[in-house]
Amino acid sequence: MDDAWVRLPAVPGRPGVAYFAVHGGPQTRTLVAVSADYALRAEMHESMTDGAGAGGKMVTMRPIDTVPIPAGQEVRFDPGGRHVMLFGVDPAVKPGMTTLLTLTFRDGSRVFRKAQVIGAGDPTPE
Ligand SMILES: [Cu+2]
Repeated sequence: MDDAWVRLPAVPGRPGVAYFAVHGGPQTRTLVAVSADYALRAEMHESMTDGAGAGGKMVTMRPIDTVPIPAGQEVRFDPGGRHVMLFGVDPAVKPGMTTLLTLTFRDGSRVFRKAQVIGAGDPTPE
């Protein structure tokens, strides 16, 4: 699955989450931001599983500022891994719509990716 997609929150007002893959070009690039014009704010995050505590494993996430995209390689933002949290999603954005994500690299270049919008309970697109 090459396309980008956005999962809307189950509860309005909660963040949506965006996923996509980035293909490295001839040179290593650094992704510094991902944004969507229908979200007030977007943050790149990384999920991680904390060691086994008393209550078992806990999945936590932390913001990441930059993501290196090595030359010729694919870097994925996938459920359970890296993702982009979209805060303040426009309520007019509904499942089935196609939206745009803007990927900004350190050199100032930008890439626009079409992202399919799905509902909170919808299956992950393949
Ligand atoms: Cu997150």
